[in-house]
Amino acid sequence: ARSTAIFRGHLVVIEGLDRSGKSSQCQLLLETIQASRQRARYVKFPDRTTPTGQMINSYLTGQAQQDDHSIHLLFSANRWEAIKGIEEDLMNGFTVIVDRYSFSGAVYSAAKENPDLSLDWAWYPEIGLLKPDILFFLDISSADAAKRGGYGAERYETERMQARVRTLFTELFQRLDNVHVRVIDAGRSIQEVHQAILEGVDELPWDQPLDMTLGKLG
Ligand code: Z5A
Ligand code: MG
Repeated sequence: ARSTAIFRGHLVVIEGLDRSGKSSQCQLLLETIQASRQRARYVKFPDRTTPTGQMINSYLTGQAQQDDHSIHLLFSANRWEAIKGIEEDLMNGFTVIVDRYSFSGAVYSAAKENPDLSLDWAWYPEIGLLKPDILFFLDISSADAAKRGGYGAERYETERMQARVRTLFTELFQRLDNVHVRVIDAGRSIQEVHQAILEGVDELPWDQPLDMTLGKLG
C-alpha cells in the first residue's frame, strides 16, 4: 500500500484594524477549508471564555479597572494558556485560523501612550509563542471603516487610539523581519478579500516542521 505523509496544519493569523473584517474573513476561510474536506479550527483572542478571558472582558467593557501592565500580561497569558492546544491541533493536521494574536497584543497596549509601556516592553511576553506560517494584515482606511458602523462602546474604540494602533502595527511589522506578513486591502468586497487570503494560504508549503516561535524585535 502507498503510504501517505501526514503533514501538520498551518497556523494562519488574521490581524487588522477595527472593523477591517477579521472575524468575517476567519469564518469564510474556515468554511472554505472545511468544504475542501481539510481539518480546520478557529481561535479568537482574547478568548473571553476562560478565567483570564473573563477578566479581560470585564476590563474591555468598562466593568473593571486594571493597571496597564497587568491587563497587558493577562492578554498575553490568555494566549499562553491556549498554545499547547493549538500546537496539538496543528500536529494533528488542523489548520488553525487565529483572529487577532500577539501583534494586536503588543500594539493596543503600546498605543495607550503610557511612557512606561513601550512597544518593546509590550512585545516581550509574546516571545516564544508559535509563529504564524502567514499573517494577513487587513488594512482599511478610517473612512472606509467608518462606513461599516460607528465605534463600539468598548475601551480602545476611539479615533485617537485607532490612529496610534495603525502606526504601531507598521512599526511592529518592520521590526519583525522573519514573520511572513501579507498586507491585504480590506476596503474591497468580502469575497474579493477572501480570494486574496485564499491565494496566500494556497501557496503555503506542507512539509514544514513545527519549530517556529516569535522572536525579539529588531
Ligand atoms: N486587544 C488587546 O488589547 N490585546 C490583545 O492581546 C488582543 C486584543 C488579542 C477586542 O478585540 C479588543 O481587544 C480590541 C483589541 C484588543 N480593541 N479594539 N478596538 P476583538 O477582536 O474582540 O474586537 P472585535 O470587535 O471582534 O473586532 P473588530 O476589529 O471590531 O471587528 P472585525 O472582526 O475586524 O470585523 P467584522 O466583525 O468581521 O466586521 C465588522 C463589520 O463590517 C460587520 O458588520 C461586517 O459584516 C462588515 N464587513 C466585514 N467585511 C466587510 C467588507 N469587505 N465590506 C463591507 N462590510 C464588511
Ligand atoms: Mg472581530
